This record gives sequence, structure tokens and C-alpha cells, in this order.
Amino acid sequence: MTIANFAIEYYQYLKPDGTLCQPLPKGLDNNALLELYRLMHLLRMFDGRAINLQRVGKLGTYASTLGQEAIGVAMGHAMYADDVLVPYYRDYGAQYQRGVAFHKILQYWGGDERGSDFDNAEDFPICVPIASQSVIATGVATAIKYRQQKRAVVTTIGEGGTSEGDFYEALNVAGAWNLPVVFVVNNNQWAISVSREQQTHCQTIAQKAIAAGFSGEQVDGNDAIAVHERMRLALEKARSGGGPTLIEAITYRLCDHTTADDANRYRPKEELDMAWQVEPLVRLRAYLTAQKVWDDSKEEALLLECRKDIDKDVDIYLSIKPAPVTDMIDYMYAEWPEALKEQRATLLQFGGSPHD
Ligand SMILES: Cc1ncc(C[n+]2csc(CCOP(=O)(O)OP(=O)(O)O)c2C)c(N)n1
Repeated sequence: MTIANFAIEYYQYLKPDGTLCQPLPKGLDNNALLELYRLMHLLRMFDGRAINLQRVGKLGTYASTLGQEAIGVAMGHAMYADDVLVPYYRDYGAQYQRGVAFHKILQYWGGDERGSDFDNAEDFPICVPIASQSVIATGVATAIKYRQQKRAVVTTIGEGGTSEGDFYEALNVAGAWNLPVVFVVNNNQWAISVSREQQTHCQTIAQKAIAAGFSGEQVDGNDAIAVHERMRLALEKARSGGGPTLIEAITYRLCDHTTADDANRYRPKEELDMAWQVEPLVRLRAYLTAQKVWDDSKEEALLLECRKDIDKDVDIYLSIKPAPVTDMIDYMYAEWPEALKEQRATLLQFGGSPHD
């Protein structure tokens, strides 16, 4: 006797060849798609520059977002200004649209915590302890619900992170309390060197939501249109009291895990070559070109404009004076314990500058 049935839907609008497999969702006209395309290019170029800066010793370890541009960009575009983003470390596309300048992101990866002190006061900083952001997001969503506000929380994670206890706990409380939160899983097929197949025997990551009592779905994460539309609906549902949603965005990490990784040591070349065939920018360009709203000269002008924007941010980043070395001690206690006093004196002795 079957007492319950569950299904996981998969959504796609734009096929890898740039043709539509269903009509465009309303609200996404060519102008909106041109903007998504611009943002994806800007992000990809920023990403390349960040890696170059790391390679010449001007940035610390950096987590690239190459291949995942459609997710962050479409997600950020679909959010309202007063929603809250609780991001993981490949969400620059969304962060940028929400007021986090690229130079702030560089400052963060440059090891300067002031990079997390950005203009959007309600969004959270990049989260590296895997899955801790999921529980933080449910805390924020609880506050929003308690205050009876019509706002949604978006939190992101990789597919590997969904194996963490924190993730399951967050899903459970989100379901039990019907919280206004959207969990977006960037399923990029690899968690450093652990493949999706090794990670879990779950057929989909989306079905993890079912166990927590709410809906989960898969979306083509390289299709900016599909991500945008599914996010729009999930956000609307969250804001209007409909509770949480899990969106598993299927994509591929075209880059190394971070600049401290060499994916060639574990990732099959054929797999990478195949993933490049379905990446997010090419298909949107093909679509826009077929619509006759895009061509080579527009592409050239866009790349030039992106380069100018990013140059400005890189210049700002490179001109930032390091924080006083004593900052790492100065704000920990009202009165320093003896040991810290000594350490502070040693820092100053070896050339550190004091705060103020
Ligand atoms: C709690 C915790 N455990 C381990 C790590 C080390 N770590 C950093 S990234 C990562 C893999 C994450 O993979 P996934 O969640 O699939 O996201 P992706 O990086 O592929 O986008 C691990 C294990 C960490 N940062 N935090």
C-alpha cells in the first residue's frame, strides 16, 4: 500500500542551443534578458581578473564562480531590495546587484575583513563554514515572520554542503515553522574533489526538502530564464506566507574549487569539455542574437564597458591601505589580558601600525 507519493519537477526554458523549449515567462522581456546577459559578462570578467590578481600575489585564495553565473545573476535580479541574502562564497552575481561593490569582494578575499562591511546593511557576508549559513537564514526568516513582514530570505549552498547536519536542521525548522526562506543549491557536481555521485545516494538534492515537508525542485542552473522564473515564484510564495522552497540549480563548476586547487588532478577532461557545451552565457547570446537584439559590435562594446568598470574596482582595491595590524586585538576585550598586551607590543615592535 502506497501512503505517499512525491515528485520532483525539472524546469528549463532555454536550451543549450539558445532556443526556447517553452514560451518566455511573463515579465522577462528582451530588455530584462539583455540586462541578465550584461551582468553575466561583467561577473565572468570580474572573476577572471580576481584570479589574475591572486596569481600575481595581490589577492588571497579566491573562489571562482565560472560556470555558475546564471544562478547568482538571475537570483539577485529576482530578489526585492528588502529581501535578505545569506550567501555562500560563489554568489557575487547576486551580491553585486544588491549593493556589494566588486572592490569589496576583492577586499574580502584579500584577507581584509572590512570587505564584509558593505552598503547593504541587512544582507549577510560571504559564509565559508559550510552550511552554517543555512541555519542563520532560518533565524533571519524567523525574525521576519515574527515581525509579520512581507520579505523573503534567500540562502545558497553547494550540493556537497547539503550533506551537513546544519543543512538538514535548517530545512526541518523552515518546514516546521513555515518560514519565508528559499534554499538555493548550486549543484556544480563537485565538492572540491568529491563528485556528486560519491557525495550522496539521493537521486536529487531537491528531494531533501520533501523530508522537511515542503517542495523541492530542480532547475537548469545554466538557464538564466529558468532560474529567474523559479526564483520569482519561490520568493513570491515566501513573502505571501506560503513557506519555504528548495531550488536545486543544476550547473557545473568550470573552474578549480578555489585558486588553491587543481581540478585537473581529479576531474575528467571529457566531463569538463561537455560542460563547456552547455554553459550559461553562450545560450543566452544565441537567443538574443536570434531575436536580433544582439550582434558582434554590441558584444565588443559590452566587453569594453565591463573592462572599464572592473578596472575602476581593481584600482580602488589596490589603493586600500591595510588595516592597522593591532585591529586583530583591539576590539576583542574592553581591557586586554596581559598576554594580549604583550602580543600587541610585539606586533608594534615588528613594524605593525597601531589603530589610530
Ligand atoms: C564546515 C566546513 N567543513 C569543511 C569546509 C571545507 N570546505 C570548503 S569548500 C568545501 C566543499 C564544498 O562543496 P560544495 O558544498 O559542493 O560547494 P562548491 O564549493 O562546490 O560550490 C569544503 C569541504 C568548510 N569550509 N566548512
